[in-house]
Amino acid sequence: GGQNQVGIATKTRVKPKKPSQFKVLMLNDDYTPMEFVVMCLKRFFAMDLEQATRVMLHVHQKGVGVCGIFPYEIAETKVNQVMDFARQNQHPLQCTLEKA
Ligand code: TYC
Repeated sequence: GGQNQVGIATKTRVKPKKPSQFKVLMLNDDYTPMEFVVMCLKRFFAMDLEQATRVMLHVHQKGVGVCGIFPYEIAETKVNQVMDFARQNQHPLQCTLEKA
């Protein structure tokens, strides 16, 4: 705690909180082309072809996979970018957030 020059108590955080991190998850579906998922991973998550292919195949086989871990605002932006791009191309691809 603390007190300023006019005697008003002010709050000082003793144990600063780290900004919480969020996983961006890609979900499998039966219709989105594999190449489109790879394109999304390269475009929005800065993966090279090899990484993007590995993540896409993991999602295809397991049903869900992690694209990356980011602070909330960045994670939210990436989810929106993927969902907008999928919608524009009429693919049902789904992407979501989960607290890390
Ligand atoms: N299962 C899709 C297919 O067989 C490919 C796919 C992979 C779709 C990953 C979505 O997040 C996904 N065409």
